[in-house]
Amino acid sequence: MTVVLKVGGSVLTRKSEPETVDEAALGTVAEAVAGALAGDSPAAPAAPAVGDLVLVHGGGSFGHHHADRHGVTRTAGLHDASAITAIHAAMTDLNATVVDALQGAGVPALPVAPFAAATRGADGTLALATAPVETMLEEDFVPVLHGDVVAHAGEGATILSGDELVVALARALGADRVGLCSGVPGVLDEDGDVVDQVGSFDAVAGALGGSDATDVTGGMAGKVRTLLDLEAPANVFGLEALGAFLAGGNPGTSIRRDR
Ligand code: IP8
Repeated sequence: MTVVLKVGGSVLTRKSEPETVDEAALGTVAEAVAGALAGDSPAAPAAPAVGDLVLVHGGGSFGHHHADRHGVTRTAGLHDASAITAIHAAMTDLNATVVDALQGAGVPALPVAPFAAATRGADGTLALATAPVETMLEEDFVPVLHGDVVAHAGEGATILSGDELVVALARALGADRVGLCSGVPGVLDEDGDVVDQVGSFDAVAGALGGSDATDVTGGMAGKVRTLLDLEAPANVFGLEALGAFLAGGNPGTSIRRDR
């Protein structure tokens, strides 16, 4: 059972305060992951334990703060080496804090910096070298990747979102399950209620703003579109449901293309 789990930056950091970790939330994540790896899953005791687990985290008030300041997005790049380094350094700082908390809870977490493992072509296509992650998994480690900057043909460097990494990893590793732990409890309908299942984009287009084709801001519409294209079933849920997801449950919104 291979699980790719992203924990959003809005969960791990206080978005309004630059470079501030939400220690309580990080502690909750670390305990949930440690409990799942130890087979301690009260929420769904009959579910299969997590086997191989790959974690990805977003930028929150670390990466996005710097990215905004330098005007760089996933498509509009920059050539300023010191600015690129500053964005990357903010993300590796957050990653070190996340890895430290996980290790403190007993999780064999290892940092993986995508900047040195990824590249984006002129057409925006991402190439990610996953051999280090695969070897870490074979050695029973938990690789922890993060949103980052990426060298981009014709653009200098652009932002690499954690969502893109989740998709690349899920495909390369043939993941069995994908989880997005976000700041909201799932995909919300027009009334603000969680939608249990999404099998096509059209079913939720109204609530998500329909024709949101490019979604450079990384909103829910883009996440749903991307997750629908995956072979693996995915769930979008809030922090309160992380333990249930890791225990094999389907909290929040289950996303899988109708077939
Ligand atoms: O929060 C963004 O990752 P995301 C990473 O997953 C940076 O979109 C550097 C802003």
